[in-house]
Amino acid sequence: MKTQVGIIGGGPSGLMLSQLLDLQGIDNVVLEKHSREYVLGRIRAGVLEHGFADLMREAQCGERMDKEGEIHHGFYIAHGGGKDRIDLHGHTGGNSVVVYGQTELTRDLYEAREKMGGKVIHNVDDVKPHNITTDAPSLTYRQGDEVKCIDCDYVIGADGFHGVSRKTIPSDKIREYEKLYPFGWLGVLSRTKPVSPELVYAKHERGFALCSMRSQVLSRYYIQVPLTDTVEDWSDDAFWAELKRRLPADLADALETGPSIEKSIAPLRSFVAEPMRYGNMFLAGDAAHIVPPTGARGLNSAASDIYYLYHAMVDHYKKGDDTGLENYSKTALARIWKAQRFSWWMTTLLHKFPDNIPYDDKLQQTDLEYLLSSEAALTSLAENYVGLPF
Ligand code: RFL
Ligand code: PHB
Repeated sequence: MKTQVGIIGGGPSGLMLSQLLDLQGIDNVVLEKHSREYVLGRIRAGVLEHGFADLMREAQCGERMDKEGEIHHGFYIAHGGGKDRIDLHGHTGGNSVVVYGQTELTRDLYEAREKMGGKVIHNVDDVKPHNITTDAPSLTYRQGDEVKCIDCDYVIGADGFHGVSRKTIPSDKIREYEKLYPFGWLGVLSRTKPVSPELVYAKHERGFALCSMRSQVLSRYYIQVPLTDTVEDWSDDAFWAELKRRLPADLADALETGPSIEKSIAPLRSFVAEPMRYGNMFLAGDAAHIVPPTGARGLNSAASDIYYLYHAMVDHYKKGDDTGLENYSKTALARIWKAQRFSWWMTTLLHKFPDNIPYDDKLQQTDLEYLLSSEAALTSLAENYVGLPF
C-alpha cells in the first residue's frame, strides 16, 4: 500500500489529523493497535478549549459538540470550607470552554472518517516505522499472521505516551524531560446529576478533589490518592464518603451518589520529548508530551500540535512550502511548555504534597490567597485555562 501520510495511533490526535488532511485531499492511513470499542471505552478528557472546538468544526465534526456540549464561562476553586468562582468569561474578554467528553468527540471523529471512506485500520500489532531519515519512509504492521507494509512520504507518531514512535528515535537524538508526582487521581463516572453547574476544583487538607461532568445526567469525579492505592481499595461507598469530606458542606450535602459505571486510577506525570521531529517522522499529542490533568491541558495541547502539523502539511503539498514542517517542533514546543508550566502550577497549587515541609504549605496557601485577591493573577489563570492562542 502507498499513501502520503502514515499515522500511528487512532486516538483523538491521529483521527483529527487524518480527517483534516483528507478534507484537503491529502491521502493518509491510520494504524490503531486496539478496536474502536476499546478506544471509546477510555474515559479521559472532559474540558475543551475554544481553539480545540474550532478545530473540530474545521474538521466538519463539530455538529454534535455544538448541540450537546456545554459552554462553561467559569469554574470554582473550593478551599477552607467555602468556594470562589473563577470568571473565565470576564477575565478573558468573552472566552469560555466547552464541556464535551473525549469519548464523544472521538466517536464523532470515527464517524466522520467512516463517512468519508477514511482508512483507519484497527487491531494492528508490531507497528514499526522504517527509513525515517530517508525520503522513502515506510510502516510495517502485523494483522494476524500477515505482515503488511505502507510506503509514505511522512510518518506521524500519534500513538500516545506508551506508543512505539517516540521509542524508535535513537536516544542521542531526543531529550526527555520528566517530573513525577507522588500521587494519582482516582476517577469515578456515575449516572448522577452533577453537584455543581460548573466544575469545582477542591483544595483540602486530606487531598485534592474535582467535581466535573459529561452531561446533566452524567457526573465525573476525582480524588487525589496515594500511588500505592488500587481501584480494588476503593468501594463506591468509600469513594463517595471521601469525596464528601473534601468538599464544602453545601456541596457535600447536595452530592447525589450512585453506582460507579467506570472507576480508574491515573498517575500524574509531566513529560516533554524534544525535538518533536526525527527525519520524516513527526510526534504529536501524548506521544511527545504529558501533563497532569489538573489544568485540563492534555488533549488541548494535542490539538495545537495537530493544528500546526495540518497547516504545515497543507503548505507542503499545496504550495511546495516546507517552512511549517521545518519549524513544527519549535513552534509546537513553545506552546507545549506553556501548557506544562500551567499544569504544573495548578497541580502544585491545589494538591496535598506528602513530603511538603510546613514552609511549603504556607507558600501554597499564600499562592492561593494571592491568586484570589489579584485581578492580574486571575486574568493569567483564566487566559491559560481557556487556552493560549495557537
Ligand atoms: P491517546 O488518546 O493516548 O491515543 C493514542 C492512540 O494510539 C494507540 N496506540 C498505538 N497504535 C498503533 N501502534 C502502537 N504501537 C500504538 N500504541 C498506542 C492507542 O491505542 C491510542 O488509541 O493520545 P492522543 O490522541 O495524543 O490524545 C491525547 C489525550 O488522550 C490526552 O491528552 C487527554 O486525555 C488528557 N486529559 C485531558 N486533556 C484535556 O485537554 N482536558 C481534560 O479535561 C483532560 N482530562 C486527561 C483528563 C487524561 C486523563 N488520564 C486518564 C490520563 C483526565 C484524565 C483522567
Ligand atoms: C474531566 O472531566 O475528566 C476533567 C475535567 C477537568 C480537568 C480534568 C479532568 O482538569
